[in-house]
Amino acid sequence: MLIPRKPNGIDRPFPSEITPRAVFESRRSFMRQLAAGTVAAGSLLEMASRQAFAADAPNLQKLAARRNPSYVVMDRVTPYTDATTYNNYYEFGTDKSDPARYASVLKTRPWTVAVEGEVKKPMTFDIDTLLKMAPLEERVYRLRCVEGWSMVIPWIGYSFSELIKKVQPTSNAKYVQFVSDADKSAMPGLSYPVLDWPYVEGLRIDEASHPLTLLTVGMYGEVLPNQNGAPIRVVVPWKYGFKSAKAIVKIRFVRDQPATAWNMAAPNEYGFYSNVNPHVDHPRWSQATERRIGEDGFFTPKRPTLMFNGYSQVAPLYAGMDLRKYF
Ligand SMILES: Nc1nc2c(c(=O)[nH]1)N[C@H]1C(S)=C(S)[C@@H](COP(=O)(O)O)O[C@H]1N2
Ligand SMILES: [Mo]
Repeated sequence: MLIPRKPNGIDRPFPSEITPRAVFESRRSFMRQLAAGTVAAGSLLEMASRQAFAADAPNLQKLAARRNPSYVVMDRVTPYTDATTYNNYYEFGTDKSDPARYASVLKTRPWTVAVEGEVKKPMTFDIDTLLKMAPLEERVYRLRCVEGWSMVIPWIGYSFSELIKKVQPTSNAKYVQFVSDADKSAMPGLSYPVLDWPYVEGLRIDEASHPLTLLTVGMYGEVLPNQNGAPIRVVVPWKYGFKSAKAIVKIRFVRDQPATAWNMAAPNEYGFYSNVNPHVDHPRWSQATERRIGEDGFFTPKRPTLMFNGYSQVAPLYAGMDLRKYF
């Protein structure tokens, strides 16, 4: 976001930096072929050079979820490798490839999420309780980063409103703040004052209550990879990606609009609302178009960015509001 591009203009990981999950998955069948003597010499060499990566590749727990067709966009799903190697997660570094490289050391068990503030039933939830609190749904959402790129990801979770029901907000609860983990022993990015740590984000209570707001525990049929916010994050698909905080440890229901990390870092660039809006440019770039990660070649035309990222059903939340002022 505030970080300049690499001097050579390349801000995507080089192919050699990518951990190939497909390779990991095909390893067993490869071994079988090897035993059967049906593997070509060339691929043997290639395989050897990838062994180091295979060791790092996660073997993630499968997560059963029923696809909810009301929340499935028709766009082509972003390849898993792109969604897990091109990430923003500044706790692990500012380079897009840093989270995939470093986030595996974060311990996601045991894990608790404390819910406090203006609620009748403050509670600390164990992550495994949260996984079972409501039926898990698969939802395919667009995610639009404020930097001008987007992905399409099959998330797994349930509406955040399910958690709201459990803790029963008081009438004073007007906003919700999400607090991400800040673990110095696992997160090298915390040593740099890019943001005020821990990473904090927030929503108005009616935004948090909207069924689209997803308490997210998985993607692509498995638990979340660490670089995508394991073990639990929110996904708010009509807002720029930075509103969707990763690795949440605390949720506060509050009276006043809470502090949010990017707004504190650059208030003129990142507003509290941060709804995806092609008509309101970032001070340093246009928001009218986006490139879809995984589809972008040098000559691929950019896609038009849609109002509310295409989620027009949230428009009534902002009736009568000047979205230039409340950007
Ligand atoms: N804790 C935390 N959450 C975060 C971020 C971060 O740096 N730290 N980056 C945000 C940004 S800018 C984006 S675009 C999305 C990226 O989510 P993804 O890596 O799963 O695609 O995560 C958001 N959540
Ligand atoms: Mo982002």
